Amino acid sequence: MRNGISRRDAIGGVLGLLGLGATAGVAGCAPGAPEPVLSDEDAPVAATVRAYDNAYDPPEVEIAPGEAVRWEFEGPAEHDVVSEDRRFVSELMREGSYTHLFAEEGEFPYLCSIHPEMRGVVRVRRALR
Ligand SMILES: [Cu+2]
Repeated sequence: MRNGISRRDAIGGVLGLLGLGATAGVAGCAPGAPEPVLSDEDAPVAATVRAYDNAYDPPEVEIAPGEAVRWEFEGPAEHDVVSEDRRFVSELMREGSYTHLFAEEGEFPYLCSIHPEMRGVVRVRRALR
């Protein structure tokens, strides 16, 4: 009898753990799920990139520090913009736009979280004058 009870408890414990895992997944707590970064709506846009099915056009843009890139989303599928260092992360969108202001020089690769073949890069460089 004692053995029977402890076996049932053990099974209950395993099911409980599975249940917790499923709940965390639904709540979006899965590791690696990108946390959106607010769009810089009023920033001076120096380059616009179309995000459509399934590419960024153009895939590479170059701007100066203090300028912004605006991504314009065109359906029918949802896309987002997720930088490798997570400094800019949009929501998944079918239409609308997302803008990010780049304060510093650097090279910022990004991709679409559901279409890993969609890739782009933002190069931020001070103009040589
Ligand atoms: Cu996509």
